[in-house]
Amino acid sequence: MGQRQSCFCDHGGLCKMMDLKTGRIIRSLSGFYDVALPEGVVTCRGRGILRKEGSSPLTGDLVQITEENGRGMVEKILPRKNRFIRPAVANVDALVVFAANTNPVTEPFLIDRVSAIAGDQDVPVYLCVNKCDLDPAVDLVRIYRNAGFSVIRASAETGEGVEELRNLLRGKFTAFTGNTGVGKSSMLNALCPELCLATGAVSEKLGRGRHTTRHVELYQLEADTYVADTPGFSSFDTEQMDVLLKENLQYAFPDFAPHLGRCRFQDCSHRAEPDCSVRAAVEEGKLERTRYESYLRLYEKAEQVKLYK
Ligand SMILES: Nc1nc2c(ncn2[C@@H]2O[C@H](COP(=O)(O)OP(=O)(O)OP(=O)(O)O)[C@@H](O)[C@H]2O)c(=O)[nH]1
Ligand SMILES: [Mg+2]
Ligand SMILES: [Zn+2]
Repeated sequence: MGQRQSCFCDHGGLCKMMDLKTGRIIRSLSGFYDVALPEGVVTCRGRGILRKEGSSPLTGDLVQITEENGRGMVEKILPRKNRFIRPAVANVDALVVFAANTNPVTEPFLIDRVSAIAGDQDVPVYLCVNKCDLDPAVDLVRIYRNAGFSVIRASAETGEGVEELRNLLRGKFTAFTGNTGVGKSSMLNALCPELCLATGAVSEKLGRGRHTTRHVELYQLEADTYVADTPGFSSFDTEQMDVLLKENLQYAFPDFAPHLGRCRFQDCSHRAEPDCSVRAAVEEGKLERTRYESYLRLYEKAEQVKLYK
């Protein structure tokens, strides 16, 4: 639906800005944005001004566009409720982090880093432990269930967990993320076989995926259910992720919450201070050690950023 707006330019009432349409970016590729409108999808370019304002359009963005001779232009990005650098998406209701314990092995640190970034923006995170037909990943499942995550044990190959995941996704806009080769696109194919998304074999020698998915794209599974497939992470990519402020980090780990506010020092960083209740919880087995170790690594990264500023 075109939205009539008053125009303050001097184009004599012919300004194309007067006919703005609002839609969502479902794909962004090489400077082109596919925007879904009620009447169909329009491929758009982005106005240079957007980049000058420091905000390139992202998949998931709600945008206002103008259209002329079938060619679209993104004029404005509407305010975002959240935004991620990796994966490059905006306005999600939740992230599904994919993990596996074989071919490739997912490092808990990757899960913790992505979920801390999401937690910092109050975006819920679900963990989908895939390839359970090859390895049941008992440690990953235990660690994250203990840490309070919703964990789905799944296999895109056998169909295990697919219906459970479908129920979790229903009515939301979710982005799949995780290391390359872990089975994000395969799971989308299992959820919706008509998609026929490309999937790639994991190198036997390196035990790594091959970056089969190269861009972020949003797919509609049901009337109100959208999922973004995104390119997987390699071990280097994590360096490009958002960095949290060290003061906020403790709150981005929801499993720390019952232990906060009880340390001897009010501004305890939970690293080496005496009488730290977070460290005590780790020693007593009430907090998963790998989660705490990830906190320490992220704290160190957060400190480095401060130094460069
Ligand atoms: N045995 C088994 N293999 C799987 C499963 N899920 C995916 N695979 C295989 O793992 C390989 C990688 O799967 P993809 O779906 O391409 O992985 P991806 O996470 O989308 O990878 P990127 O697009 O590179 O991020 C393919 O050969 C799939 O057939 C599973 O549950 N079990
Ligand atoms: Mg993929
Ligand atoms: Zn403490």
